[in-house]
Amino acid sequence: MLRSVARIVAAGSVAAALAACGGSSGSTTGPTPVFTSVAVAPASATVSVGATLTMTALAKDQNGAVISTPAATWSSSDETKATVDPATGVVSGVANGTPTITASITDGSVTHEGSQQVSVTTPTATATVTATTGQAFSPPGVTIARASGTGTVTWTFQSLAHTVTWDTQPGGATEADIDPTQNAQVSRDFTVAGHYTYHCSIHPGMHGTVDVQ
Ligand SMILES: [Cu+2]
Repeated sequence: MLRSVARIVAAGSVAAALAACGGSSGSTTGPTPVFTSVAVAPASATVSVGATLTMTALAKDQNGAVISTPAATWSSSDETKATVDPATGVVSGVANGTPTITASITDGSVTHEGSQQVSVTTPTATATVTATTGQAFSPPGVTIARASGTGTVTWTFQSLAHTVTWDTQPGGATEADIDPTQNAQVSRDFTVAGHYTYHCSIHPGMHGTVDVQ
């Protein structure tokens, strides 16, 4: 109940909120939400050189509740390592490094920033994915760079059977599905660059991607 009241109040202007705070004596209502911080996600993200990662920013009030504000403006601490689209938060890996990506939100006369460090890494010719007993592909996305024209992804299947069933492959690619497998490792070699998506045909929530450079 309190939360729903707070959300309605949050629609008011910052000026109104500040005025409410100023006249605190004798007030019997709960604290008015005030834009206090910006939370940026994901934390500890990794993006490959030549690949992208979408970051998000949430404005929060003094209690940590999400409030509505104008959109964030994004910036990178080192554009030789990663750039970021100022409007969308889409980060592009440029070179190995750990730049900090910052979101700045201005609501009225109040500005707050939040940031996260991003690791930019150069993809190698091989990657491994674990198909877990927890019904996930970990990591869900891998990027490989073809060395001598080929890159390899190896899936490690734990004790629960999964498949790797391709949804989309770039033009010219003909990767074969991996039929139900458990307690084994199976590899696929990739010679065609592009974005591949797959799922497990047994467990509806299991999805993964392979990007081949
Ligand atoms: Cu599965």
